[in-house]
Amino acid sequence: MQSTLVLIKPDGVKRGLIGEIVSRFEKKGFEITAMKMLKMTKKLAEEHYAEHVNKSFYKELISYITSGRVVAMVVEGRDAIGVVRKLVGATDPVVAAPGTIRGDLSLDEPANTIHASDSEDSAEREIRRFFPGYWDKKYVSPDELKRKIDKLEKQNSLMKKRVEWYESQSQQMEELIEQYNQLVKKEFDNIENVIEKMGTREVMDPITRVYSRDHMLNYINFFHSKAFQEDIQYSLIFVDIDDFEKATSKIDREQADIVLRDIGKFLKETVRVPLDTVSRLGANEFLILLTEISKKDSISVANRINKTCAEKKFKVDGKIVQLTCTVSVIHFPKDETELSKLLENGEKLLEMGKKAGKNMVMFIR
Ligand code: FUP
Repeated sequence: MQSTLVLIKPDGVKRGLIGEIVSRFEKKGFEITAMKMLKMTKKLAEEHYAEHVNKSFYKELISYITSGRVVAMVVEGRDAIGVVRKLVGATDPVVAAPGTIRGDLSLDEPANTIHASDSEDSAEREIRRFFPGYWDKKYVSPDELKRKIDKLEKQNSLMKKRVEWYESQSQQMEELIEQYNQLVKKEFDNIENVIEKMGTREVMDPITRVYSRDHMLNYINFFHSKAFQEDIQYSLIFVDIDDFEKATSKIDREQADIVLRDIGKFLKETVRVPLDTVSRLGANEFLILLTEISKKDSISVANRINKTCAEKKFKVDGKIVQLTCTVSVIHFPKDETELSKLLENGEKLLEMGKKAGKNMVMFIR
């Protein structure tokens, strides 16, 4: 089934041939599915005959086709485009075969009575031009339907390919995101490790494995206020290893570090961990906080540290290191009540002990 556009031109309308022409198509078996009468505007005429714009007869053609009313119709039936063209006959009525519309009913150009679309494309274009909306609403020929189905199938297979492509892309994306997440997680773990290590380093001295100087001073600061408010007595014990460099001159640096670690261990064993806190104050100097202790008892602890240190043999890789230490004791609140003074006096006593010959315990009598 096809549809084609037919125009009964101004001369056909004027000469009263509408019925004759419509009748010829109907007799042949075609159906007239749309029809209207109109006077073509110049614009419509120029659109319709655009292909002839440069022809010698163009001007005459436009003025003729706009000179009076035309009848536009859609003629529908089997092979309508080709068959209607045959019924219409050759363009020039002189040449048109007898029996054709032009052959029978006209003699001149451009007044050759009738127009009919000459191809599927022009039929669609011309029907759309004269009957806007008709094509989409009413007409879907089997050929057209087939073309539309083919087009849809092509679009469909194209879409399928696109969907497949997107799916493969999204799978790849998911894999990439997964890889990325793992990388981020690894990075986070690393950072956490680093933070953990930094934290440990801050709080603990890595060599001696006792508390670091910073941590100890913070802690004493906190503890001192508490002791002040709650009437708790405590002591600070400063321990300086005598001539550590000299004593460890026969072993290497790493071995000396092991000795320092053993000193830390020995100090922790000598006090009441976790009641008491041991820290490394400087290279060979340690500071111990003894909590809830009398001055007398803390002097005993200091003596024990001094004595045990001198007796103890620190062993590293089969070598024995013999050490002594100078120790000072300062008690809160018996010796001092101000924290800065406690620290200052503890250090001063230690200095005095070192100057007085080392390996001794210093305290305020
Ligand atoms: P057709 O498709 O048969 O209408 O013919 P064309 O599209 O070639 O021509 C369109 C109209 O232009 C014709 F109907 C009559 C007019 N014409 C002339 O006036 N002189 C010519 O030499 C050719 C066409």
